Amino acid sequence: MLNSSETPLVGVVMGSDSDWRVMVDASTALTELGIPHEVEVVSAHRTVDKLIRYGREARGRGLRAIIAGAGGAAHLPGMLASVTALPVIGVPVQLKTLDGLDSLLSIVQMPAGIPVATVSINGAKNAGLLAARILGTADAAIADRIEEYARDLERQVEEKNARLKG
Ligand code: RP5
Repeated sequence: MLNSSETPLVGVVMGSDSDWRVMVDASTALTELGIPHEVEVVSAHRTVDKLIRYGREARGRGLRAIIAGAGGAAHLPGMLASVTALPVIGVPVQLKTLDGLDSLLSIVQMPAGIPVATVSINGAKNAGLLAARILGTADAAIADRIEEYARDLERQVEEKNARLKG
């Protein structure tokens, strides 16, 4: 659901359009759970004013969580967390060098006082699901859909197990 007409509840942002190949998984997870969200490229280094504006206005626009993905010197999630009171989920995007460890460490090692919930390298799907869980604490319909999602996963594992055993 890209920039749908419904008021977005989650912002999915990324440092570059090149991060979309990873960040699409967050968007897909949110769409599957029926959560309206917006997608935006916001660079911590190339569009600094936009980054600050986005973070400062996010809560007032009705967003309840931000998922921020970036690679390399991945300062976007941390900088957003500095300018918003919303929960920020960071997605370390793997680039061609250093196996994504640079991205992970840039995002996860936040100073005390400014938290970022960091998922695994390229873990955009879990970022989407975590944002949904955050929303689910105040929205029973979303929480119900998350429980149904978990039951689906369980069923899939058991079906594969049954096939394995013939
Ligand atoms: C980061 O630099 C972006 O998040 C991206 O992962 C990386 C490379 O960006 P491009 O050079 O592909 O635009 O800020």
